[in-house]
Amino acid sequence: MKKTILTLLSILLITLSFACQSSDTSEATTETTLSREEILNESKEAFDERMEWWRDAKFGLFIHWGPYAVPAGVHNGERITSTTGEWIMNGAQIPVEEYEEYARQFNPTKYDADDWVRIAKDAGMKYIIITSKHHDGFALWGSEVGNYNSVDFAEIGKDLLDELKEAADKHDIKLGFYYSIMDWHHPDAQAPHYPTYNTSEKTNSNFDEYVENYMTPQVRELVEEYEPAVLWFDGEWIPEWTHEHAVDMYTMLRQMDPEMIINNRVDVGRQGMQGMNEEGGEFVGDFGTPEQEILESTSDFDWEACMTMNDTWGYKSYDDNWKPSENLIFNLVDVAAKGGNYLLNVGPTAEGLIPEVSVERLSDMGDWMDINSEAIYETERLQNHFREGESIRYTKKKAESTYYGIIFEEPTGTIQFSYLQPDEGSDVMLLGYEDPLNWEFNEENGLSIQIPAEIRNAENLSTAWVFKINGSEIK
Ligand code: JFZ
Repeated sequence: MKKTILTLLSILLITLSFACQSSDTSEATTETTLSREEILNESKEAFDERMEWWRDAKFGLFIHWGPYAVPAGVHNGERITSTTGEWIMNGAQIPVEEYEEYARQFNPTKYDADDWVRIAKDAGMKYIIITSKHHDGFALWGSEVGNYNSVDFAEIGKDLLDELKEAADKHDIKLGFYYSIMDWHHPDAQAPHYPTYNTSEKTNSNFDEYVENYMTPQVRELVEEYEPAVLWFDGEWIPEWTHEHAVDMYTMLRQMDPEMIINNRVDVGRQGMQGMNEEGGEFVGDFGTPEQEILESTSDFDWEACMTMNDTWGYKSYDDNWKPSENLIFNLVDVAAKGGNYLLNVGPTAEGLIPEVSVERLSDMGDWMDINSEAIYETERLQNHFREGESIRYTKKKAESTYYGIIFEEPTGTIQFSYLQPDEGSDVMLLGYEDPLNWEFNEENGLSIQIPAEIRNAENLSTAWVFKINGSEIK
């Protein structure tokens, strides 16, 4: 009897250990798929966890690149000033076959993905979003769906996302893809709307076929081949695209990759350039997308302001209206203080180079970040005040009692932060300057910091000075 029990026990043990082993391996190979209901009813905790890296990152590079870099804003010798560079096909009313010539000629032999990633890293950026396909319908990878892509159609004949993915992984920076729902090249989408591809007056009755047989398989390819951290949809305003399409797309993506972050332009709730969703509606999408503007204030819905350095997204040979680096640094700080992310754009040339003027600005931002990035990464907005007047912004280290007061005027004499109280006997520091500063606090004026004359020689004398305070928020 004893023997039987022992035998039974050992069989049980062996079976158990096998069961454990096989569940271990299955965990590594097959991911549990979320149901549509689970996805649409995600808890706040699960959402916060999924959004964590993105919220902490604060600063990303947007890349608009495609065949539009070939004309670079000039068609048949004429400057097309009515639209941004990547809109030239619509702006100059170029027929599909004629635009295809630009796609054929696209031959970015100087493209060096490693270099691009290094430029982004040096600027202090934590993620990159590149146009895998813009409104012109041209795909930057070797898509199996159709042949209108960089491998099968263009002179360059290679997959341009492959290299970027490799470089991004190597340098530990996240990669995400912009994908345009609107497609001016596809016969089942907006191509037949020529001469005005972007119109609310016409609909293509074959549009669902485009969604099913072209767009969806392309997006699936992107996820399967490159595991993007973010999908950034656009062109959702066409009348053919519906909330039902959006829910299908969003849930499909989260089923393929539960960690995926998807912008609000996947759905139809975005309100114009301000980019946040309509009040009261139920929309899918994880963050709002203010475009060429920064929210006036804070928001409970996550958001990312995307902006250009000049006045175009896709490269234009004659757009010289560059914002100064000081302005870009101000924007980054202003966005962070209001709890958002800053997605700053470059438009590489047809040769594959990021314009030198853009590189210089990114490098200036990197110099500033080298000293001051702790006031940006992993910060959150304060409870009550994100700013004081025009020239002060505040941020706070996530889950810590460390506060940053950032000022945009050269500090001299005494600096006042009305909303912060340092802990008794704590040091108040100016980032980039070694010695603690003398300070004083009283209920009426808040914190006063004495600025020594020698800080003029500190290495951080640039555009925005960051004071670091351990303490609490008052008022
Ligand atoms: C869109 C794109 O059309 C543009 O090319 C670029 O990619 C940008 C980031 O996103 O821009 C828009 C989107 C919406 C409007 C205008 C431009 N709008 O609603 O007026």
